[in-house]
Amino acid sequence: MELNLDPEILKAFGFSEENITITQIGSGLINRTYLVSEQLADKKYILQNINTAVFKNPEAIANNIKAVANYLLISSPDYLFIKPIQTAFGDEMAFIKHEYWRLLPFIADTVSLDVLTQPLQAYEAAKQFGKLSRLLKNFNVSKLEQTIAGFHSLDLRFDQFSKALICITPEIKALAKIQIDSALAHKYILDFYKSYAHSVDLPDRVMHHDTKISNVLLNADTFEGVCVIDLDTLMPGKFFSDLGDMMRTYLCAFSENETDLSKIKIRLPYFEAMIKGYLSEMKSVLTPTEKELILFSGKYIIYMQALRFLTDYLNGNIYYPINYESQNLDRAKNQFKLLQEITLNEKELQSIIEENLV
Ligand code: ADP
Ligand code: GN1
Ligand code: MG
Repeated sequence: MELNLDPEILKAFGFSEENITITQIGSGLINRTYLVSEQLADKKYILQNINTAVFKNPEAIANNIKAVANYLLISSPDYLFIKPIQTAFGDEMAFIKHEYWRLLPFIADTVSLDVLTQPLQAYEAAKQFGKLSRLLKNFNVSKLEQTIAGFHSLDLRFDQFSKALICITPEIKALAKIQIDSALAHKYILDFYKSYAHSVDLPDRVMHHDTKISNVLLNADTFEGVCVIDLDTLMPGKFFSDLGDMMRTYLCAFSENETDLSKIKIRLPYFEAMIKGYLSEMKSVLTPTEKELILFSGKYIIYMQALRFLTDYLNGNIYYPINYESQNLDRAKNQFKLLQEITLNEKELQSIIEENLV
């Protein structure tokens, strides 16, 4: 569907209204993304409205991306890193009527998938995220800001869940009883993490923090990895953020929105391909403790996502957009089922990891 945006936004990026068409694209839950096509020049761009309810300090995002882009330009000049195109005034973003906008180069002949249909795609996607981590292994992480405080802190997410529990009505409590019990029963994942949290062998790294499969572009014909996108949460973190979110979104043939839980199953060939792709870049970089925690990274992130969806449902759906009232509860059910599948297949998954670490 074609759209009209405020002409001031278009002017800020040097577009003339008559020559462009705008359509909304993407399945992301946070920002609004538009494809801008310039008919005369046959050029395309990605225009994004940054969600400032989620990202309270968009300047931090722009600063982080700029710092990493400058570093990669020197250290890995051939690497395709998507950084914003400056506005007509030389800024990283346009601030118009209290909203932040940024323009990105459109990467043609690529696809962004919501679920994977071939193990090769898992290999290529995981390799792309692993490559970003490897190229940034010597980057000074203290130069980057937290774009969302405590974003992947399981401690914070559990705390937010516990606070939501105190405020809910008995009706909501009854509706979410099974998932609330599940959230409490899995707290051992947080406790286990705490026993490692301060290990020097678990260093801060530059993490993408949102490696879900729609955030990597693959060649539309061959599925070869092209580049990673959605860099809003590129910031310091622990290694399991990226690998964990890959497990969350690559292993099952159905997305987090699937409500038929019998479909939520782990696909071992996809796991193997994902591990191979990631380790092809990161095997020589990971510390012994990180290697030990590879499978745990999946449990950590899937549990955290289940908590985040459940907490949002309990809070009245204030963070994740929904298409129907109980969608966040359904998403939490989906994620708890996925977590259960990881646990059920733990032995096979761990032996695949070990085979690929030698
Ligand atoms: P969100 O934060 O809403 O997930 P993304 O940055 O992931 O936003 O962008 C949403 C979608 O827009 C992507 O899944 C992809 O389909 C498309 N997209 C984003 N950036 C590009 C790009 N540089 N080139 C081509 N498509 C892109
Ligand atoms: C959000 O922006 P998007 O849709 O790629 C969320 C992630 C969640 C994901 C769940 C900033 O990602 O953390 O894992 O939804 N991003 C933010 O689908 O909260
Ligand atoms: Mg996205």
